[in-house]
Amino acid sequence: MDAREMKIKAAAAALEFVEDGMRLGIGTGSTAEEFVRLLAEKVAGGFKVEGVPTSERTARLCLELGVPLKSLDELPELDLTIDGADEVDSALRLVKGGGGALLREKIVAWASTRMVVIADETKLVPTLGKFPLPIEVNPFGLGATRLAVEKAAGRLGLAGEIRLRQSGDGVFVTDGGHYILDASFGLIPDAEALSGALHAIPGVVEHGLFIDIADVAVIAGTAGVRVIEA
Ligand code: ABF
Repeated sequence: MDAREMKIKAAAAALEFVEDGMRLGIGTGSTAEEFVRLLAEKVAGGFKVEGVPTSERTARLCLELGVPLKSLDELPELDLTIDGADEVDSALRLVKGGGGALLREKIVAWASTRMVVIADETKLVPTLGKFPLPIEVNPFGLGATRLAVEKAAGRLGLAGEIRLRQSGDGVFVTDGGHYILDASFGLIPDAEALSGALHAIPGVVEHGLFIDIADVAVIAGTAGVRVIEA
């Protein structure tokens, strides 16, 4: 089974959590896109859902495939968010943001009664941190914020390259107008401590550590689909 087949299997299994009439948060990334494709088939078959997209990219795909959309202002309380992740550990702590949508993903997930993460088995890790941690920062005072991030990580015994994310035509800018620093700190033994230290920095808008947010992880692998409950 190749990676795409695993993503499709995880997305299909997550569809089981979706009930007719639900208000859904809809994630970003290739696995979430497989979920949107399957959800669109159910909608075409008469399934009634309303979706709040976590990125402009997801919104475009939903519109293209006929999944009804609302804004989070129109639906401030959601029943369920389905989203991907870059890393998942056994306590369902996540690293997200590889797709550049972490802020809206976290806001939407936070507004949801439940969050289901969908991923292929390569995302399941014993300890977070192999994937560089995305940190969304305000463009104002970028240099000062990067230095503050470096010092805060240093106080926790973490160090590594902190790179300003680029896109094809220059610095990557998020849907919210911010920049992203990708921090290669290596393994993060105390995610909660790093989360708190980053949130204390004024120039940090949000970061990709999702702690106590995911309720269920649906992980597809060569041996089948595994559901991990928080
Ligand atoms: C998104 O899903 C991002 O937070 C994360 O980076 C991405 C994972 O992408 P993929 O499903 O393509 O591996 O929610």
